[in-house]
Amino acid sequence: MDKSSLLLHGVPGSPYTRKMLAVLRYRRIAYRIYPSAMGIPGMPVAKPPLLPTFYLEGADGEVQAVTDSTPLIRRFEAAYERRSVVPADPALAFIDALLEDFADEWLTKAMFHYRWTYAADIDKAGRVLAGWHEGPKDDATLGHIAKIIAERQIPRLRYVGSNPMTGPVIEAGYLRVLQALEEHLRHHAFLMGARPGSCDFAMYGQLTQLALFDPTPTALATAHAPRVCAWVALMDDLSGLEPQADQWQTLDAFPASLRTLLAEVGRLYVPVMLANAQALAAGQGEVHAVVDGQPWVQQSFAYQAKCLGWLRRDYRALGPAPRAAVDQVLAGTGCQELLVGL
Ligand SMILES: N[C@@H](CCC(=O)N[C@@H](CS)C(=O)NCC(=O)O)C(=O)O
Repeated sequence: MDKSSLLLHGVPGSPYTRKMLAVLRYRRIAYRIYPSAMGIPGMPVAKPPLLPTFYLEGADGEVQAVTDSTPLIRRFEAAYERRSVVPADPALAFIDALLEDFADEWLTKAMFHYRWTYAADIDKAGRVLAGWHEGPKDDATLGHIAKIIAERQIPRLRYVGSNPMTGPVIEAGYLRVLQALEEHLRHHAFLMGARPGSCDFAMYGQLTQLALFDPTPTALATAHAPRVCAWVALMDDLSGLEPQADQWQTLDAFPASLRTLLAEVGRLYVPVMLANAQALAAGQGEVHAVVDGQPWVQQSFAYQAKCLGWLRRDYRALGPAPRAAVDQVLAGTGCQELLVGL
């Protein structure tokens, strides 16, 4: 295998593919993307098969199909020097990881919800996503693939927890997140300061779809958050930025706008993550929670319990001073509930 650049497959409609490509461009890590939703012929298949999939050499020298953007970002931190996306201060690195997971695991609910709920969004997504399947195709084939994609994705709304009960909570949350980001971007270039952290790329990944592709959430972003729309387009390629060590956000001057965003994490993501972990521990397939004062019900999701486990592991690994700094930033946001008893 050519080791001079990283090989992956993915498509532009996948927020996690976009997240990883933007990280690689910013970090000036050479890559080759094979544009496919299905995989690369002759290459191993990841279990489960997700986008993006990277093809990396394992300890035994064999090529392995590797997925999952969050641990991949950390793996590339260890493998490639400079232009890090993990803040140097361990306390800020924890806040970064929390916001990253909020984008990956909560904001994606909004992305999937809007895309596969409203007729205009379903229509656009079906037809354009079909075009990202390999090869030129005539109208009948495009329409046929669009139908297959929509019929496959709409029933999967239940995995992200979008249903008639939760839809209004997801939509109100999306608007408040847009407003919090818009306010933050009035004064700051990135969430993590004057240089981007992994949470900036995670937020960007979901927003490539929400703010710039799917018609219903894009209209909301255009109306309420023009800075967010502009920021998402800029995040795409930050290869020319020259980040400095002193450009990370400091916790003692933590912006109110970031605290507002963390309060949304506490309001939206925390109750679902906790209820999901409890349901799985009790062997229950259904999660019941109260989110933003409203009842919430969805299927349990083992992967999200793993994400919560990673965050708790990182918090436990903090020394006394960074832990106190994290506690202070999270006080009153509802996020400390995730860390009770650790
Ligand atoms: N936790 C994974 C999530 C990746 C993921 O869910 N990717 C979606 C596309 S954006 C996917 O492949 N879904 C299954 C499918 O489309 O078959 C990550 O961070 O990379």
